[in-house]
Amino acid sequence: MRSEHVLSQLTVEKFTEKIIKEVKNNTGKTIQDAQDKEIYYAIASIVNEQIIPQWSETNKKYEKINNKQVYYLSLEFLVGSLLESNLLNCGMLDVANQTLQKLGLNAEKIYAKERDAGLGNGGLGRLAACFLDSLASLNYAGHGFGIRYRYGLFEQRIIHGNQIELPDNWLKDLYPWETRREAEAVCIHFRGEVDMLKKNDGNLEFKHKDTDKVMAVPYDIPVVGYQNKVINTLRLWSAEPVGGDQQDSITEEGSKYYQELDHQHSIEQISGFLYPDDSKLEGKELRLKQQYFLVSSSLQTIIKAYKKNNQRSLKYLPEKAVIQINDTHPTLAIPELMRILMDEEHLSWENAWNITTRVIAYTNHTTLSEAFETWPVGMMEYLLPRIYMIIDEINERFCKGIWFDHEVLRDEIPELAIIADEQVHMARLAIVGSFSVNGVAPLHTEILKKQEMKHFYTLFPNRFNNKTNGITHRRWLLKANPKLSELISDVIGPQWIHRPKQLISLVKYSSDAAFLEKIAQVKYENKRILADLIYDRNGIVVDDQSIFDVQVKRLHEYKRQLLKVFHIIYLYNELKLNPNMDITPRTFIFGAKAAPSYHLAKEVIKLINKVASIVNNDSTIRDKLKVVFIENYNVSLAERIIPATDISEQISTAGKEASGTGNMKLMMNGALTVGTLDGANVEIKKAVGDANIFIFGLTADEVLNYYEHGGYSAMDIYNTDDRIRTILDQLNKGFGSDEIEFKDLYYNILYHNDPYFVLKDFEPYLETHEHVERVYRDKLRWLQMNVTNIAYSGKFSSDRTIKEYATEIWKIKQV
Ligand code: 26V
Repeated sequence: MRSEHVLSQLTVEKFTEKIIKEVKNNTGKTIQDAQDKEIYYAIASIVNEQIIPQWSETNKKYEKINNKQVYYLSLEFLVGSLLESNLLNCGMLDVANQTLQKLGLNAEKIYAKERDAGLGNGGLGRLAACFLDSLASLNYAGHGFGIRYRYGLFEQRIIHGNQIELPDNWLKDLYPWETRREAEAVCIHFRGEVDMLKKNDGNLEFKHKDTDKVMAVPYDIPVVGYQNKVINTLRLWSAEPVGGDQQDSITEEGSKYYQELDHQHSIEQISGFLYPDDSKLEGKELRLKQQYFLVSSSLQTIIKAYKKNNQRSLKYLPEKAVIQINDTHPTLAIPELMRILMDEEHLSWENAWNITTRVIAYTNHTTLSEAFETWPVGMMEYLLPRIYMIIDEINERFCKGIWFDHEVLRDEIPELAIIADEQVHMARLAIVGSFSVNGVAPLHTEILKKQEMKHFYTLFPNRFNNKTNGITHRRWLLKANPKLSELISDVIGPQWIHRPKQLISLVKYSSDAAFLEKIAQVKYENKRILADLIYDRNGIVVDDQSIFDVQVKRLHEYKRQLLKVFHIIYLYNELKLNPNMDITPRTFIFGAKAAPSYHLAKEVIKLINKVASIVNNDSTIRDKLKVVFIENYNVSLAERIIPATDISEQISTAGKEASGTGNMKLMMNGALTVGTLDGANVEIKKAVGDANIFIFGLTADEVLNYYEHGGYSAMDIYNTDDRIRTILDQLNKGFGSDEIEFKDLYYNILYHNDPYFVLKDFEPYLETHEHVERVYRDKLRWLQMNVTNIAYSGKFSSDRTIKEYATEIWKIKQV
């Protein structure tokens, strides 16, 4: 261990002393009488004591060297829990664990007292959190800007098999990692009127007046680098009324009092809750307010910091700042930066545009065109009149440019225009107003270039680039799977922790029988822990020797949880016909939240739970199959499920999953992928080789071909394949005894022609799973495959991804 880089060098004795003192000061109790939660807070404050001085050191250093910094703007940061990862990154985790053990306390139970910060929907939000971890750990000056939602993504309960949503009141108790910085609050303006004045020099000046004002108050969270004394910042904005409580107006007559309370409430709503990822958002004004609120507060801060540190004109801003926007959600950063540069800093349009388009870079995270964001012109104009004027001008100039300079694209203007069909098209604005547009896996980037954004690619070929996603190996291997980490370090040394690509050294041991036996033992222990968790939560006894076959991710038709369910129903039907069928016992594990208004997704959850209750309670199955739906899947549960997984299900319709990141987390923990050639599965296959992954199904080109030229009939498959007909009829008529049926799923497949090709890929999927089972029986072969997957997972560390962003897009240097 490079001890000079470790933030804290506390000994067990010192830690013991501090913990006893903290608990006493905070609660008046002795350690023995204190509750786990109280001990959690005590440890958090010991960690903060180490972090906070180093945090201001880091900031001073950044100011002094005055290098270019990156700002990652995102409506989501799916951070998860922080105590254990902060301990780890500070170099205090071992000491903390030893101390707790010495005191007779259960470390795991104490760490589990922390509530996840669930400020994200899924992949996109978790990616932002992994990026912050890598930025700090690689000594980059990079910070996150997001929203401090009062309520995170809903908490999921399963009641009678149905998903029920409850509010995620994550701030109910004190959140120990945040610091409110009221002195750095900024004012955000909505609505109002725009006056246009002609100045003496003939130029126009715009004054935005009579606006509704909202204070954006920052809450800063330290982002601790891995044992390198770097502490970056995640700044989350909270919306508050201007001037705090407005004491004056609430003492007037009653009606005004309630008006004022109502007004305050509507302001606080701006940071009230995180919207679930639901493509049928349809012009929710509050969501648009959230986007502008984030963008305006962050840009004001970035400009202020630039002016404080640089005496030079804002023309040089691109030398000091780069802003990465996470999907189109923060795209208003483009017109907002234009507004500040022109209306507040008095730069010309040309200069402002030149600066803006050298500062902003955009990442796209989806190929689903129905998910491309648009906002009604009327709403934008009313809520953000000055911003709308600027977008309108950007659009005018852009369309004129095509008309005059790109005659071949004249006919495509309706598809390229930023404002069209009374909507503002955010992805189009993001492409036009940025210097970099990236996809998140090679296949995804190619689809953007050749299909969804092809005309833009013709216009700006150099703007498009790929940055394959990654995950932080510190959380997803070192923290989540300490047993595997220790075993790896035992054989190849600990260098992989700093250089994850060195996991490759494991290849040498992939035929070492003694090592493979230890790998098997670690997997078994992790499965045992998960089996206990499942018993505690679901009351289901699962066989820890069975294959743990796992699909954990948001519920979406394109991710095809339904294909997995069809596989289970098929096996069940087979076993009923032939109870002595020779199959290796399997435990199917699901975790998935559905957007609250996504009816078909909720039907799939209900179906999984229905199948679970039938299969798990059928004694003739004799425990050969078990189905488990783990409710409220989140980061903390992922950290327990992933290390215990044998089979990683990555079975989206090819061309639909931009990248996937769960696929990487599972691979890094030795799980074998059963997957389609989609997103980053393609890269995993390239890394491990065909013999170490199970690939099946249509390719993206074949899927595209069917969409474009037809030729697929779900009904034909229904009519010819008995296995499928049986399953669909079971959906239509219910599974025997009770009346619950799944007609909407049945109709969607047969009468909307199975839009995600579940039936088409069913047969190859079954065959692949039969292959999986044969390989599983060859224990040595299986373990070799596990090790090969771990060995080649280093390239999927977000450290690699961040280095690529830093050198190829951001042009920033390590400090
Ligand atoms: C859309 C919306 C629209 C309604 C309001 C809330 C909301 C939140 C998120 C989204 C877009 C989600 C796009 C997304 O999560 N994409 C995922 O990004 C991952 C990281 O790049 C990638 O691994 C996944 O394949 C991709 O689906």
